[in-house]
Amino acid sequence: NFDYASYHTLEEIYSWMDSLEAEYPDLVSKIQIGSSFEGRPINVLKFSTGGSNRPAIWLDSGIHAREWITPATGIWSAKKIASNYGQDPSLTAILNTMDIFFEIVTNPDGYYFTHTSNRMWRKTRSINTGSSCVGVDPNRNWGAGFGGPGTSTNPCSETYLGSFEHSESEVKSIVDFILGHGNFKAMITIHSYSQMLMYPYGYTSTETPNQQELHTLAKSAVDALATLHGTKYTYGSMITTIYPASGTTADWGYLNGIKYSFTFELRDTGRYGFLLPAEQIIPTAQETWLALMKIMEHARDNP
Ligand code: 0X9
Ligand code: ZN
Repeated sequence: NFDYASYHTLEEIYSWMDSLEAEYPDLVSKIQIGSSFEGRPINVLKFSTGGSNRPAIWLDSGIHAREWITPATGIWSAKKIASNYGQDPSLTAILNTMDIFFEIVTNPDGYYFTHTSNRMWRKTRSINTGSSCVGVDPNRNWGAGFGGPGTSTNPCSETYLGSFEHSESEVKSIVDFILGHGNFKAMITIHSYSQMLMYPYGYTSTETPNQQELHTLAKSAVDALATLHGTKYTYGSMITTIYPASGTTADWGYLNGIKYSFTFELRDTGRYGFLLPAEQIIPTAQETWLALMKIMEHARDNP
């Protein structure tokens, strides 16, 4: 009865998580890794067929509140993971050796705010001491070139980095979870919009040691994505493809030993931008899935 072709409120998404867990009790479990600034649970869906502390894949969406297509794609993808296990041989092979963790609404306070007050809100909703401006950019708050190019120290800016690394509980909860787990092989963070697939770094133009491998993998992922509806993605390092940005999720993952670390910017290229019509949810999710599978397969086959 859940409508995958519509945008949903936080409350609807959180209750959908419980239904998914109930429908697939042997595969799906909901883990609360922390609480947001305003006290909402920070939930992660874990997909696991057993074992202990298996090599793992991290996915997150909705870290920027207004990028509604990303949690919508996350919801569709989570259902796809659950329903394809035992059906699709490649996904089954991934889940027979690895666990998948998906944080669908990474910025719940911001997401709530986009439904109640300001559709174009991007940041967290934390209070900044000494300023009347609210929120930190959670994609500038990570300990990866923190404070470098592409960040602002002005609390009123959309790219405000925060008062220190991991000041945002929405970021710190992930940092603690991933470091505590210690066996993540891939980290994929999903944004919109621009139709891009990027690998590190964003904070420096230095190339990563496995840049050639990441470049080839990115090409195979965007080629697969385009086969479905012809959607064209550009790809490359973050700094060369989009712009310099410091303190980002993907750079943090890479600097913490996660070799396959990617940032997606989903549809579109600006016609609708953050206000992507709901009729594009399923086509976007379906094409993105093909790219996600390429990355997850590569992580599985190159441990
Ligand atoms: O600026 C951002 O945080 C991302 N774009 S968005 O429109 N979704 O806000 C781009 C981040 C890309 N990553 C790096 N350049 N490191
Ligand atoms: Zn974003």
